[in-house]
Amino acid sequence: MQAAARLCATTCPYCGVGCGVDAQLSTDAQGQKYLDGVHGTQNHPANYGRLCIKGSKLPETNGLQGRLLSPTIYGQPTSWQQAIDTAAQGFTQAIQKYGPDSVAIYVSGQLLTEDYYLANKLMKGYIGSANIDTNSRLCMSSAVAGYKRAFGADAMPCCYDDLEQTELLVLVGSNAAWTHPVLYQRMERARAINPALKLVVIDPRKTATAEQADLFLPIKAGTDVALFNGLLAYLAEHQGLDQAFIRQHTQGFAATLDCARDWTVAKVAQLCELDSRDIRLFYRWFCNSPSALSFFSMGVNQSSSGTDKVNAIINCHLASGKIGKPGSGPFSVTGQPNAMGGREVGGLATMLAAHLDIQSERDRQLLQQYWQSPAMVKAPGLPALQLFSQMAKGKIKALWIMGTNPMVSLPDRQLVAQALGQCELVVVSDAVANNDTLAFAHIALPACPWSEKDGTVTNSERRISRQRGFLVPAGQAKPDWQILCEFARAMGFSGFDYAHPSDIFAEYARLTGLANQGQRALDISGLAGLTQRQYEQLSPIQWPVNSHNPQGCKRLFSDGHFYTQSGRANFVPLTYQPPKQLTSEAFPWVLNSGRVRDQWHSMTRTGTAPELLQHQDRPWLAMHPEDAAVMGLQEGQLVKLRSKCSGEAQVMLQIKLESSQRRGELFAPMHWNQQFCSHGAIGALFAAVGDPLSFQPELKHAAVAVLPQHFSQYAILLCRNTLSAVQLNQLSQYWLRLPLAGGQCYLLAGKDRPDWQGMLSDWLGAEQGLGRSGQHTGYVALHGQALHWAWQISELPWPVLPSAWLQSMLDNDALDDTELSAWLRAQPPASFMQGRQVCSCFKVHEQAICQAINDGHNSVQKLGKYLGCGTGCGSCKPELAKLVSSQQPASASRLALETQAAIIFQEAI
Ligand SMILES: Nc1nc2c(c(=O)[nH]1)N[C@H]1C(S)=C(S)[C@@H](COP(=O)(O)OP(=O)(O)OC[C@H]3O[C@@H](n4cnc5c(=O)[nH]c(N)nc54)[C@H](O)[C@@H]3O)O[C@H]1N2
Ligand SMILES: Nc1nc2c(c(=O)[nH]1)N[C@H]1C(S)=C(S)[C@@H](COP(=O)(O)OP(=O)(O)OC[C@H]3O[C@@H](n4cnc5c(=O)[nH]c(N)nc54)[C@H](O)[C@@H]3O)O[C@H]1N2
Ligand code: SF4
Ligand SMILES: [Mo]
Repeated sequence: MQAAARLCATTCPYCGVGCGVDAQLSTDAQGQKYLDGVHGTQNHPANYGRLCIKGSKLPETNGLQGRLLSPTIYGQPTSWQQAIDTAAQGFTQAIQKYGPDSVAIYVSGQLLTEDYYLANKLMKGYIGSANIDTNSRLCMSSAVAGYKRAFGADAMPCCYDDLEQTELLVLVGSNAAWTHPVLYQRMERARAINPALKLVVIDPRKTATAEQADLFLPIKAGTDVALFNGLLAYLAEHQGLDQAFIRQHTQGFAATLDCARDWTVAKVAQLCELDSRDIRLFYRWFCNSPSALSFFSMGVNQSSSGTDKVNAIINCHLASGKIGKPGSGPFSVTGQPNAMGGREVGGLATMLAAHLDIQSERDRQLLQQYWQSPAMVKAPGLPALQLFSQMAKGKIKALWIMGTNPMVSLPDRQLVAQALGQCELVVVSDAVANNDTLAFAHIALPACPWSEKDGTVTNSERRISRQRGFLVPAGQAKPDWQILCEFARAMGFSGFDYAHPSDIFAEYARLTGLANQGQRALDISGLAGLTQRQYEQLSPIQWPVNSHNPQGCKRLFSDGHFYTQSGRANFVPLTYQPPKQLTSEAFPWVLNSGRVRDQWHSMTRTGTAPELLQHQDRPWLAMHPEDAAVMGLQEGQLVKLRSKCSGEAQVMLQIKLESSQRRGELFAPMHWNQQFCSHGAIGALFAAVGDPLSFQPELKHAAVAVLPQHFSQYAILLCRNTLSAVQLNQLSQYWLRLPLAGGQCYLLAGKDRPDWQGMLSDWLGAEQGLGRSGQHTGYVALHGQALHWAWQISELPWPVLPSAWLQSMLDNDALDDTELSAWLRAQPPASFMQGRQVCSCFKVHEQAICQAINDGHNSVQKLGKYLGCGTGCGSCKPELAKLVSSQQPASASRLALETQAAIIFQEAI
């Protein structure tokens, strides 16, 4: 019997929107609490009750499946004491022999502020090295560097309310409809309320976000600095400058305008490969609009000129005085749930906690005194790319990776593998038992995920919220802050005796007010005196929180005061620089990369929920249809990708024809990796080059070669067991895993016909089976009348598979002849041929939507009323609009492919 549900208010562990989540708990028959459901917290100012699909599927991804439940040394379970002592000994020995800079910690914007603060305290104040960097280097470091250069502080001026208060929303390098869905829905509502609000989207791809724009600028990848330099020149020539603001609150304007003046609309159009009329319209809107908000993300930051792109945007806001006012400002939206918190506590190798300056002796002394610490850093440490390249050279002897999966997320996967492979001690603390990085761990430490730990996170608008644990730690897992304290104590350090995360928070909050008479933007000293009980009950609040702003502060710079020495904001003169990974004859294609709607990073969480694979079930390479025609490539065909740095590593992806791509530019999702696909990890193609100021890698612009790949056989294998990578590599030369509830589906490709039947029978057993041979060879092994495993082979790449069909084959324990012969004939029953699932909330498929449109439900609203689609989290609304607006639905290509596949299957019978 289930006990009555209980609620716990916490924060979503995914993106930087920072939505409040009410976790609904129940108790099972064994008395164990579990997460039964989630709702958006009604009064949380980040989401007012809304959640996107990733948030609303949190119960499906929160199980024990795949969890790391015990510490291990060389893969063998061991005690915490043994694991911590061994790790601490390894670090201590390396430091004694080679000095403090021979060890490093690589952390994550997915840690809580308290964890993050302690990792920094340990490294920078006790070990005495600044070799601690974070995956936020790959994400936010250009925004940090740009803000510091312009404002003298890493201070994001805007707030979410600005989305409703602006007249012009400019989305630069952001696919918010998929990546910050709750904010995007808020933008959509703001547009509905205020039809005068204009939405401009600047992106090389016509994304789901761009579909809805009033103006879409399909910019040539990497050229944003030129576009914004052009805007500055236009503002100067069209009375768009706020002279009073420039005079009173800024410096460096004349030199900056000199650098930008040459950028006429014609010159911008030529370099950015945009239509002059579109550019002029954008400039005119920005110039004439009383307010403007530039909402930017990875298309800006992940560039070898990322910091310049950020400052090019900021320059225009300063010049027009569109900053520090409602509805105006350069709004860097953060990716990870606590990217902002990490920036506050000094997560990067180039900064100190609480916005103290690592380059300032006074600040270093201040911090050392505060910490009473033995060994304060003297200089910045190695940023992520340099850290791993030094490691590959044998310079880093011991490394601790916490809450990130660098084998998947860093560029130059080969270099990362080499670095980890030869580092003498690799410690990884993670919530899961297997990922591409854990494969290199000598010591693995089980960390509690979001539902089992307590602390705070800061979202994109500087809002600090509590993340509240509601389940007891599974197995032997511990929260990261506790693991850090135990490790520090084992290294012999005092100063790590905290009883509760609220103690850590109080120490950090006090530090932000230390010797801070308004010189540092980050000041939450107003929260330093919270009791544990008040901390438990802390309501979401935006920093600064101090005596001037006891209730927090929505918007920064309203008084025109900045954090530079002079108190004035800096204009930064900018010269356009081309990307560093340039195309050549050998590598003629630009490869862009990013996110899909329903997956999160390396898929350790979202990849376990079959429901989240329904929207996009496999990795792909998006290519313009005309480019594909020139190459003779078809939809679904496998191609191999190479780049200058990829070496022997091979990436293979299926072609996806997308007219939303620019000619010559490709796009691939960043998510897939060795846990899901033999050749899906695209990090192998990106070189470890980055921005000279922020050191952020250029993850949106690789130069690659595309080579068609032919296999003689393509198989689909459905089974209850999970096969090991060794088995899969024996079976095939390419494999892809599609997780299902209670089983797996594998897509396999091979060149010479291996004895699949024999190998599978050996591994999986086959007491009883049905076979079929011919052009479509197939086999089903049964346990009673239930499917044990089954496969089918064809000479064509796999079609889009209706996962409901695959799932029903696994779920049905009394398969009848019709169902078995459908599998053997490789012909999904018509009832399953519904096209792709577009709306994940209400499980509405493409076919039903197209049918409804034909029947007259020809608007997103009407479709919502009729089918429910789009009325949940709303993330699919851009796709619904696209289906409505195209007579011949644009994504019908995939639908057509499915139908076509069915015809091919039928013909083969
Ligand atoms: N579903 C989902 N949501 C997520 C995440 C996730 O993994 N999955 N991760 C979170 C994290 S950590 C982050 S950082 C955010 C990222 O959020 P976004 O930045 O919105 O996502 P991306 O897909 O990485 O890239 C955004 C866009 O930049 C464009 N772009 C590429 N090059 C250029 C260029 O030169 N100029 C311009 N103007 N645009 C360019 C790409 O085409 C892409 O559409 O998402 C967060 N939200
Ligand atoms: N090609 C390409 N590469 C990219 C990007 C891109 O756009 N293109 N984007 C970059 C960006 S913006 C980002 S943010 C990175 C993200 O890349 P990563 O941070 O490397 O990816 P995740 O899959 O989020 O890894 C988080 C790990 O932490 C574990 N974990 C979860 N919760 C906890 C916890 O509470 N404690 C601990 N100790 N572990 C936990 C998860 O199981 C997982 O293994 O990828 C970057 N890489
Ligand atoms: S937008 Fe979605 S992923 Fe981001 S915090 Fe909200 S619910 Fe979580
Ligand atoms: Mo990110």
